[in-house]
Amino acid sequence: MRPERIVILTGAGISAESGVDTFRDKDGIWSKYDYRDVATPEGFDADPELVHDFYNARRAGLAKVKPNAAHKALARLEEAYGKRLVLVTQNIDDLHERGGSRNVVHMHGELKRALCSHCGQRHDWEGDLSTATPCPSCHLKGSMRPDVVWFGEMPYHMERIYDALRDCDLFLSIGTSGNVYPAAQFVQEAARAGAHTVELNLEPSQSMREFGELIHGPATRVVPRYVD
Ligand code: BJW
Repeated sequence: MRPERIVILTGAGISAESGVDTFRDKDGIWSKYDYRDVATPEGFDADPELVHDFYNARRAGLAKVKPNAAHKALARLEEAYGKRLVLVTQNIDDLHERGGSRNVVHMHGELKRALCSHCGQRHDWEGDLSTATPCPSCHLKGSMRPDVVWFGEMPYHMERIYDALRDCDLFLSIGTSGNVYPAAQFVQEAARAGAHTVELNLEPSQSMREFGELIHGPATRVVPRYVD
């Protein structure tokens, strides 16, 4: 039966074949960095320049990568479903948007946004950030941070996401290891609402037992095949 309302959760695996590093795979980001140093508020307080360098390099890296067949397939699905499809991504890259998706819910923030921790204003951001960068709104120096969600912080758009999960009849989880909460619990919320739940991932994830259907393989192969 054709679903009426779809929620899709994506993770780093959907961008892997575009050349963006995942976190927990062998050679992933957490094999090179301790997450406590670069992805917690405490790490940022201790060494802001290290954290800026980490995100500056990843922001600059976006210029070298392109959306792949999986991002494009999801954009086609959105075209067919319009507002009845909610695409939630844990990724802070912009590959869904560049692949043609219009309404992307970035629950862990965006590399190309900066947040002033003094005045709370958010800004589109293309270049580097440093402790010398002044906030374009309040002009204070040393208050700018990447607008991303670190461990211990509240992910963005949670009310909107849970509303969509409670109202969907199909939930797809694509390219995520199911290690990080609350995203790892979305499958249970969707299942409680009666949705069919599908994992599309390179390999069985941590939360594979929660899903009604499992499709394993590289995203550029399994996602277009599932969607089209
Ligand atoms: C392919 C592929 C290919 C490879 N094709 N697939 C219990 C309940 C609730 C919370 C907690 C809890 N226990 C602990 C917590 C706290 C914590 C947490 O989850 N810790 C865990 C480690 C245990 N969570 C938090 O602190 C979050 N906030 C929070 O919980 O607030 C309170 C709250 C509670 C309840 C409701 C609401 C709020 C915040 C988490 C912030 C995560 N931030 C990061 C870094 C920032 C952004 C950045 O720098 O990019 O976000 S961590 C990192 O992990 C990043 C990612 O978005 C996130 C998820 O990673 P992802 O996408 O799954 O990547 P990988 O590498 O893990 O997996 C890739 C997968 O792809 C693998 O399976 C591969 O096989 C696959 N793959 N190639 C298809 N070609």
